[in-house]
Amino acid sequence: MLEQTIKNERTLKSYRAWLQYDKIEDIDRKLYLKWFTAIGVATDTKITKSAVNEIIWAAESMLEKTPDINEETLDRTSIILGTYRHIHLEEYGLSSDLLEDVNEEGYVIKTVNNNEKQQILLIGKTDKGILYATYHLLRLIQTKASLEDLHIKDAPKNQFRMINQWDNIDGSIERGYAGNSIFYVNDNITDNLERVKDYARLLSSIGMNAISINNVNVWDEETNIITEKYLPKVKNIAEVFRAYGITIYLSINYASPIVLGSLETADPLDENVQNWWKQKVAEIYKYIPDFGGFVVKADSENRPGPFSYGRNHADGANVLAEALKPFNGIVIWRCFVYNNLQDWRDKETDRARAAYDHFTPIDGEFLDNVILQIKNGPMDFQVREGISPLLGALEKTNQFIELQVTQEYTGQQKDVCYLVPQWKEILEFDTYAKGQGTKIKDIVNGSVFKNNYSGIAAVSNIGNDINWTGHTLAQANLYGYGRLTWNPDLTTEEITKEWIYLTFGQNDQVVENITYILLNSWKTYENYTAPLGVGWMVNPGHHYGPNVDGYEYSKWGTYHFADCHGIGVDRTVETGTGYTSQYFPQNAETFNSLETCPDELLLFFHHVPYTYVLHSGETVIQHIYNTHFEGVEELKEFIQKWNDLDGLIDKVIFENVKERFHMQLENAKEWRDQINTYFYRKSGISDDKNRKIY
Ligand code: GCV
Repeated sequence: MLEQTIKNERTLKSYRAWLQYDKIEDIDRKLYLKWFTAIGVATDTKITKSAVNEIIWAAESMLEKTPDINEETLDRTSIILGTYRHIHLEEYGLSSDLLEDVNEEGYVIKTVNNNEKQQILLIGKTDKGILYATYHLLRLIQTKASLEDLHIKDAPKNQFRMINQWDNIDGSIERGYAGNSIFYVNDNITDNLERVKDYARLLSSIGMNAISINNVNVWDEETNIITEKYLPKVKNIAEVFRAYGITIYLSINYASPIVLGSLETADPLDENVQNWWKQKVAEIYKYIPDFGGFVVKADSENRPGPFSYGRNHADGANVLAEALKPFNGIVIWRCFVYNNLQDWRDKETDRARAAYDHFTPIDGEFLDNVILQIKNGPMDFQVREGISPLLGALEKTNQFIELQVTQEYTGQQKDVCYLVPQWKEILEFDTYAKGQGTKIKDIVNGSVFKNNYSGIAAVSNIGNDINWTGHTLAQANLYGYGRLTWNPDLTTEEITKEWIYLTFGQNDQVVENITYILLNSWKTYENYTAPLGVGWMVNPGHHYGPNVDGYEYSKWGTYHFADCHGIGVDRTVETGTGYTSQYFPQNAETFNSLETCPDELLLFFHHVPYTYVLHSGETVIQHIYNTHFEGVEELKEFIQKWNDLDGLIDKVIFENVKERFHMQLENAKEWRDQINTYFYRKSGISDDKNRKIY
């Protein structure tokens, strides 16, 4: 029954996402068919099997051909898969040091002419490389590239490429906008491993190699995930991901020694607590010998942590790291630590300062199998905020950047908001940590501080909706996240085009219209929601829709500090919270000064009168009016462009996005009207174009 259901799902274009494997017709078919006569397999591992299965799957779907599977033989095979140790490289005229300069997950794809016969070699440094090479080859075919003369060498630029699920055991997903969890049903871990497998395929096709499968907020029942109640099923999930080169991690409750172990304390310096964790970790590794380690949210938003015992976060993380070390496990310790009850009027306690203030003093105190995971911004995944100054400030500690693919503050997958342009900006940001040119992408790939461990993590946007992401265009965010994490030097345009080709094919109008929508969508979302970096004007709790005074993390006041004279958060050194001083001097000066602060972040860093004139020449209040009117008009243009695709793309996808656009338009109008009215009433200044403000 289960298999039957998944078979049906697998025929749907919205489910297949970027692994469409559309039928190849006519002349193109001939060009590709010859490569699928027989596949030679030189390396025999589970991961290689996944690669072979993917090729068979793709060949059957694209060419209606099932290739024979052989061992590597020169004359009978046309695609050969293996690691460089197993393939007889010399026989193809290749040198044995071919993969010398790529890392463990790298690969070479090479077309060789062997007398009469042409062959494509997929050579991995390890079997993971074989799998990545396979997906690369299938991507080339789907984007109609020629295979006649391939010389490709590639390897991921980031060591860890991770996805964090915020899924709960009851099947709900915190900040999930695409149905329920694919991991948990009926208050237990699912037995539907086919859907999990398809997720693993999607993830590994974009190069992911790590996943944490439960929410970082580990409450009551979730705490048991590291007990024998759930571990046998976690083991099953781990097996599925292992075959796709993905290691699994679990989020833990810091109070586990008390909750599960009946100890009186979870104090990291208590010997009983230390022993308890050691035993617990050993138990987990019995089930999952390649278990990755723990993800930890501690001392934040009411979660327990080392502060309760007067210990710092290094003490807190190290007790876990000690326990994991013998098994090569790691601790991913989140830096999203702030006092959610703080008095927002008190300038000294600017929430944006929190991560830096907590973690820079203890740089160097963490064991070398601890990684600090730092959100891209100092607040919380707003549509626009400054870059976290903690990124670059830790010289002696491993670090990940954390992005949010799920669109908590960026439209919740009802509104289209393509985030690759935002992530690109973040990764290209120059921190000046080691002088000019110390970009975030080089800090998180570990090269600046020569870290043991490094990489990128992000909160997933998928659920059990048929199309995975609720809004089908939100699939582009997951795809883009993976591709960018593999190689942050790819351009937004390259990634976008690739995704469209893979998902929709190459019809000119389809490509043009969807490119336009995606590339402009972040800006448009920003236009009708959050002006000039102010943020947080959303409904409390669920965070969708406008609520100018909705900042729920302070009972003392609004986030934006708007009154009848002006608006914005003063984070300057002279008159504000001093947050700007957390940046390296060049950036500190740029953001601290009104002269040089970029317009789009003005209200994130400064409190100014409504009549303040931006670099663009507009006043702040006029900018607010203009962008909110423009945002709605831009959206109407997107809708027109989408409607023009009727008949050119899959009907189900077309209708899904059309329906979402309808919701988005309502949302955008509501934002426009609420924001404009609020600030009109507050400032008493009319729109200079006399448009109707409700
Ligand atoms: C998982 C924000 C979100 C929470 C989330 C938290 C975090 O506060 O609203 O849902 O909790 O970030 O990143 O831990």
